[in-house]
Amino acid sequence: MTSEQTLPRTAVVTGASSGIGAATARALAAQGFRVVCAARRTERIEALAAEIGGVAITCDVTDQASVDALAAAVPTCHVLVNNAGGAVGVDRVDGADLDGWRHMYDINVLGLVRVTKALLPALRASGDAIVVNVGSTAGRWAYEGGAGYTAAKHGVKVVSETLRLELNGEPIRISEVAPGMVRTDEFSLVRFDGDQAKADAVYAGVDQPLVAEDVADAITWVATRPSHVDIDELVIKPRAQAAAHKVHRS
Ligand code: 8X3
Repeated sequence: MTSEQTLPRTAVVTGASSGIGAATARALAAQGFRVVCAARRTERIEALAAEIGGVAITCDVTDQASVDALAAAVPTCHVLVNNAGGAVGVDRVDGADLDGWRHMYDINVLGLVRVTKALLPALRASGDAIVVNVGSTAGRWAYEGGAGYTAAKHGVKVVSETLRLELNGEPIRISEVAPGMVRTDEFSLVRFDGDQAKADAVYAGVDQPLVAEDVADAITWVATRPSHVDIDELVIKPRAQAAAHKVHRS
C-alpha cells in the first residue's frame, strides 16, 4: 500500500452550513472522507468542521475570487458535492422579479459551473473522482410560480449531462441527485423571505416529507459506488409525493 492510499479521500461540499449540505458533510465524514465544508457562514461551517474533523473554508459560489481561494486550498478532490443553491419567490412568469430569477440562475447554475471548473484540476489530480450535483424534481417538472427555480434546476440537469459527455474517458463521474419535497430549516423560509407560516404551509399535512439526512444518505450512496459504476441521476421523493402537484395531505 502506498502512502497515497493511506491518506483519507477528500470531499468538498458547498452550501455546507445547513440542511442537505451539512447533513452530507456529516455523512461523508462518517464514511471516512476528509470533508471540506464550504459556505458563506463561517461560524456555522467552523462548528461543523470541528464536529466532523473536517476543514472549513468560507466560500460564496457566486464570487469568483472566493471560489478561486477554495480551489487554491484543495489540491486534490475525490468527491465534489455541488449543493449550494436555493429558491427565491414563487412569482409567475407574468410577474417575474428578474433580480430573483437572475440570483437563482447565478447560485444554482453558474455557481455550480464556477466551482466545478475551478476544482477540475483537483478532481483530475485525484485519479478517481465524482461530482454529485444536487438538482431537484424542479429540474423535471414545471409548476405554477416555479419557473425561476425550475428553469435553474433544469439547468443543473443539463449541465450535469453535458459534463458527463465532455469528461467521458476521464476517471471523473458526474451524477445528479434530484430531491423532491425535503423539509429543511431554511429552503422554504428563504423562498418565502422569512415568512414561517408560508414556509410551514408547503409541508402541511404531508406524512413525513424527506429530511436532509435522507438526501445526504442518497448522495453518499451515489458517491461511494465502485469507481466503474456511474449513477447518472437519482430522483428521491417522500412516499407522499407522486409528482409536483400530486402530494397526499391528510
Ligand atoms: C425543491 C423541490 O418542489 O420545492 O427542490 O421545487 S420544489
